[in-house]
Amino acid sequence: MEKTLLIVKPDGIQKRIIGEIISRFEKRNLRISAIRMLRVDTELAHRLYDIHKGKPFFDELVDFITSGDVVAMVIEGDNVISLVRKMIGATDPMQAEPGTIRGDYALEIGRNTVHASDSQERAAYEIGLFFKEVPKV
Ligand code: IDP
Ligand code: MG
Repeated sequence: MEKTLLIVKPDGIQKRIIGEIISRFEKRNLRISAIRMLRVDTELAHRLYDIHKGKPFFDELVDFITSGDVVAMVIEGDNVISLVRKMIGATDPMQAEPGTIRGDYALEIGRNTVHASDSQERAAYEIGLFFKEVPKV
């Protein structure tokens, strides 16, 4: 059983499609095992996007992910990392197939609605960033 981190980015929250995105994974019989809404601060954004430091779009990436609330969730299932990547579609929404989340809801590469981990190593790292503390109830 694998786990992956899925983030609904600020444009997804603004478009009021959190429920539709969660529904897609649930209808595929995947399990949402943790979920939270939060505002990502600059430090967390830098950790999430550490591999993109130095790229021309890095500042834009940090500005956007910190611009409004996001919903982060852990999704579990067999081969869930590659399955969720298929379900979100290509990074550039103009290249994303219809039927994928980006192919159905997004138009701009910088506002492509969702983030998903791309490997087991990144999934473990990214889940640790968003779900490292025991929640207070
Ligand atoms: P991914 O989200 O499909 O894994 P990555 O290459 O990891 O794509 O890039 C992270 C995010 O950075 C993308 O989701 C996208 O929002 C943004 N991004 C990637 N490439 C570009 C670009 O060339 N211009 C502007 N933004 C980009
Ligand atoms: Mg990526």
